[in-house]
Amino acid sequence: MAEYQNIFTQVQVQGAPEMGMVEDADLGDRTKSASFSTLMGWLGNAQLGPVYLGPWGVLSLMTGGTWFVMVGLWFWNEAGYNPAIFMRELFYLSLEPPAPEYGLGFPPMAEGGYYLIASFFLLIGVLSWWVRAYTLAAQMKMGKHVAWAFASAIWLFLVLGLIRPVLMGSWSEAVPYGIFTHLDWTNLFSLTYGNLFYNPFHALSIAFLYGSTLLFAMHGATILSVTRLGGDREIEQIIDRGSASERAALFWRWTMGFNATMEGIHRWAWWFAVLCTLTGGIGILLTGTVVDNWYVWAQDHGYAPLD
Ligand code: 07D
Ligand code: 07D
Repeated sequence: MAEYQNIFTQVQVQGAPEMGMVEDADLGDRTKSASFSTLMGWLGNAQLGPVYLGPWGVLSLMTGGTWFVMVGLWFWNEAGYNPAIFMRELFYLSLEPPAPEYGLGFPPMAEGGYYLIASFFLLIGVLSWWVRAYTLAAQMKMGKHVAWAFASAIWLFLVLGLIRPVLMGSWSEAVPYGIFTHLDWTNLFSLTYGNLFYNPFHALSIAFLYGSTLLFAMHGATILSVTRLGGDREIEQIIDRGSASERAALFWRWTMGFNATMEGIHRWAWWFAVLCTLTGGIGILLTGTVVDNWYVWAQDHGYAPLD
């Protein structure tokens, strides 16, 4: 029988690096070397690299980097080019969207024009990272599950910063770029629209967020508890169910009368994560466009008490 290995006992294979498939892949877009790290080997795979960058990756890093540097330079300017103030105020510094009077127009640089240009770079950065995820999966003839899950997060991101501001007719609706200022924005958004807790899509989003952590904990714990029996070789267990699978399933059937399957649990995880931002985006999109006050809405729909 194969020796049982876990994070503490595993033998880290550090030989000739595995460089990945060559069929149908553009080798010019891949870095040429790989290295090994014992520390990383404890956390995951000991081999680091090669990395596939490709045109979409380069575009994404350049545009995302431009957004980041633009925000940083703005902060630097706000701090009066004083490193001590920059560090002290870092979490309070902010690049703000234009004021409401500019609507969807292009304001002067210091009054939101710079914010709009930075936002454009962020948009390209996020979208091209999505294309990268999609094309990498295609190259390996994998399903596109990662890309579609990421698309759900991007949906919420687009609703917050692009779609809803356009529908509301003003860039001032967009989210500021700052650590605490984006939290202030979130708080103000809820207050402005009569308490987001009464938005049923916010409630759904929370249920899927909490549900995701619960499912992740249950799944992680279940697999760890049967690694001794080879349960961590999940794919093997999907196609040829063994003792690990049987015990894991039985544990949950004894616990709550129902068990997921070795394959199905990953569909549960995928859907819970995806539905968090999918329902969230719907909730934000409706706010201010269709519903002005969620508390009043909830009263009208028998969801909150009439006072
Ligand atoms: C752990 C993967 C790694 C990613 C990390 C984030 C940046 C931003 C930019 C200084 C889980 C990297 C952060 C590159 C640097 C500047 C200008 C992902 C992991 C570590 N938020 N939010 C955070 C973003 C919104 C809210 C933290 C982004 C909405 C609350 C971080 C977006 C609303 C709290 C952050 C975004 C909202 C946070 C940790 C975009 C409603 C916290 C994030 C693009 C959804 C928490 C001080 C994390 C915190 C936090 C980033 C949008 C609410 C700075 C990039 C507008 C209530 N948010 N956020 O770990 O500590 O994510 O804030 O939409 O309590 Mg936020
Ligand atoms: C933001 C998706 C976009 C991110 C992308 C990533 C980079 C960085 C760099 C890797 C997070 C781009 C990344 C650019 C790359 C590196 C280094 C996902 C994002 C594409 N709420 N609330 C939610 C709770 C209240 C409010 C969701 C709880 C109050 C607003 C979630 C509570 C008020 C919004 C949630 C609570 C309020 C939300 C977010 C409790 C404030 C949203 C899900 C217990 C006082 C967002 C419908 C998520 C939403 C949202 C939870 C309270 C406001 C489930 C638990 C009442 C305005 N809230 N909330 O995945 O969708 O976000 O609402 O009190 O917009 Mg809330």
